[in-house]
Amino acid sequence: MPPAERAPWYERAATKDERTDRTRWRLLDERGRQRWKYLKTKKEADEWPQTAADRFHLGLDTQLPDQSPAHTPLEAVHNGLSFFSELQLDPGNWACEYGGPMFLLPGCVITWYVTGTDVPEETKTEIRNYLWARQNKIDGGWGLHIEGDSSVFGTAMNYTTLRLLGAPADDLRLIKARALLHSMGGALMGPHWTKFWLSVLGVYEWEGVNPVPPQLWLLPDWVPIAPWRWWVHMRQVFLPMSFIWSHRYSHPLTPLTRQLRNELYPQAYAAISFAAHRNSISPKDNYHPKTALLNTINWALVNVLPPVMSTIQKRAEDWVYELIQMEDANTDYANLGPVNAPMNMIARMIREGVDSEPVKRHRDRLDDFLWVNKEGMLMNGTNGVQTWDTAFVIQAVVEAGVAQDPKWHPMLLNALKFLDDQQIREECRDQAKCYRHNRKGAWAFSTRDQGYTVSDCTAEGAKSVMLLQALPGFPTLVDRSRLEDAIDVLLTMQNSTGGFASYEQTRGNATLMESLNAAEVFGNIMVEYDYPECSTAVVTGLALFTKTFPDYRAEDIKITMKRAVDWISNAQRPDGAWYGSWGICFTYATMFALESLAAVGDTYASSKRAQAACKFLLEHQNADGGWGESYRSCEIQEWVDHPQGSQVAQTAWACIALMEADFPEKEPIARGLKLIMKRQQANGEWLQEGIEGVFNKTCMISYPNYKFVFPIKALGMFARRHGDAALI
Ligand code: LAN
Repeated sequence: MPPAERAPWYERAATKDERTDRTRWRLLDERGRQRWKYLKTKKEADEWPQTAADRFHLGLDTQLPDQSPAHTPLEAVHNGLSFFSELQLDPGNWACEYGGPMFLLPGCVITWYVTGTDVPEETKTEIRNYLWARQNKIDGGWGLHIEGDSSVFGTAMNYTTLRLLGAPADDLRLIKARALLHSMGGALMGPHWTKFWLSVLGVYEWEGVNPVPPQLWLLPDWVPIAPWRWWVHMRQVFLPMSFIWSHRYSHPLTPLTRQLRNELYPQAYAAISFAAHRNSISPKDNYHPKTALLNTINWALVNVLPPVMSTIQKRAEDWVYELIQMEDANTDYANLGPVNAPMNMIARMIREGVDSEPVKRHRDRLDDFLWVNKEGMLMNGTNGVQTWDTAFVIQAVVEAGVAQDPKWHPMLLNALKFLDDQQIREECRDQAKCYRHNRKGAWAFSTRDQGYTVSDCTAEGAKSVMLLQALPGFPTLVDRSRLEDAIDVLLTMQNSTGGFASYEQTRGNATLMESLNAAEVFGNIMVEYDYPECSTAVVTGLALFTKTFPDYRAEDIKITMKRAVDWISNAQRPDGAWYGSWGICFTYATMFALESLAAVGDTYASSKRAQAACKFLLEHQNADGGWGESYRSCEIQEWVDHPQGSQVAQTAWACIALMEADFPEKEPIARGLKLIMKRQQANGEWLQEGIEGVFNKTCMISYPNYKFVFPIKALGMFARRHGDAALI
């Protein structure tokens, strides 16, 4: 074998931009566990033909037929469903690219590198392709998310990723990225997560990283800042991060990382005093500057406390490791998300060795996060959107009034089977010990394996099941006792405010805890918050349940609903809107809030709140009849028009909102729907527009199925309310 062939994958330079054969990729879906497979031989490819869904996700021609032109809303629903039903996967769920964040792949690729993982050529090729495609054309950098301005975080991390995947340093695109990075001060100016990951790789020094002490996990539970009180995503990331930090683990230098040390900084690596740069951060990355309190704590942790901390270091590491093991066991190594999964893998390698079973299990599970689209391969924000999107499809079809159409019966039945299969049936082992919330009866956002209760996913899951099972021709797969379990979980999740958060009740004080927010790039991440979206899902879920089963915990449900709706009402802003935390932005949350108000009979005719909300929406309707809101709304918390004008998904949200409020005039709604219908393609499809979702105020995330689900729902709702006369 020539030497170049024998060198490890990461030492071999890519010489040209290859592309893999798009006709060879298949999405494997095993009870919701999704992985992309590349079929190497023609024989394999012939035996496992590509489906329309594969082709759709890969950006190939779906070969789905054109429909007769739609003139009425229900015709558009029919065409939309004809297309969208073809994207359903065998186990009954829908899937999609769930990208947006630009900081996920780097964690995965650095982890592969330091764990000596053998990465298939096609994976390397397509990740490179994706990163090239997502490089900002003007300045050559990358941002926090795909539509964001270039930052040190995005640029340093993705530059490093491309190099690890074989892109040569003298590639013109990398030369440009490097110049930009240097102009921003180099990787020294990165936020905490950049410094952490680059230290793991061995191209930054640990003394330049603010402390992540595992000793915090030894704080008694009553302490107001004890980690069990943090938002689950923060504490589950902090967990392995603290273990790795405590070991100051760095991969041994290789020829490639030696080169990276030269490339990531404008100055010579040996000349850098890393300790002086713990707090250096570029203004482009500093959305949530560290507080004086946090800076003082960090100072003490570096300068005063080490002797004390070292006395409890071993105990802390052992306890943290036990928690990591519990997370792996409770999720079958799927883990909460794409940030803690690779970090857990490194922690397991540190303690048990690179060839250990846990490392192998992690390696296998990381594939669940990867997704192939027309640009290349990316890392999804979760291991999929299985339960969430499937529940929404069911509701859209039911709300559209077409669930009884025999044409959609097999699709809906399969979707129901999927939700049946995905309900979580048992509590976690050691639930209290690892600080997990109840989960028996819940639905997760993605899969049962991942297994984390989410308030609104549970509510939407239960709602969809109840809606279908109430219809003639649909079997009762999820029996009453299992629905009661779902309701029992929901009833444990209400906050003292009356609102509902995402995964758990709020466990800590927001002001105190946000003052310890060390991530710099995100806002409102340290504890759980109440959300109009989550609260609404619970209200409507409870409402449907109590209507279906009036004799189960009726009083508890009534009180819970009342308190939740009161909270939602009070969360309305003076301008009439609600701020959205998971979709962009005011259109999204206002749709949910108005649904809650409607559930208790508060609509335009009687409610000042509903009137103010409708007024807000109408003020933002564009001349073409649609709505379009930029992701900047989420950042600055004021309405910002979408630079590309009206968006199909947001237009559908606004129309649904107005209909939920029973807005008396049909004209503005009809104008919105006309826009949606005009944008529908001949085959029933809607094309991808701007990004739809958000988290932590600053990071955008794609929900590509929303452009199908919400237009279908809006069009059908309109037809039910105002008749199915031709609109276009
Ligand atoms: C999600 C995705 C789904 C989302 C909704 C169900 C839509 C929401 O209503 C409740 C919160 C939830 C479950 C949610 C929380 C935060 C997630 C998991 C994400 C936005 C997807 C990705 C994000 C996660 C935190 C990304 C990893 C990044 C870190 C900062 C750890």
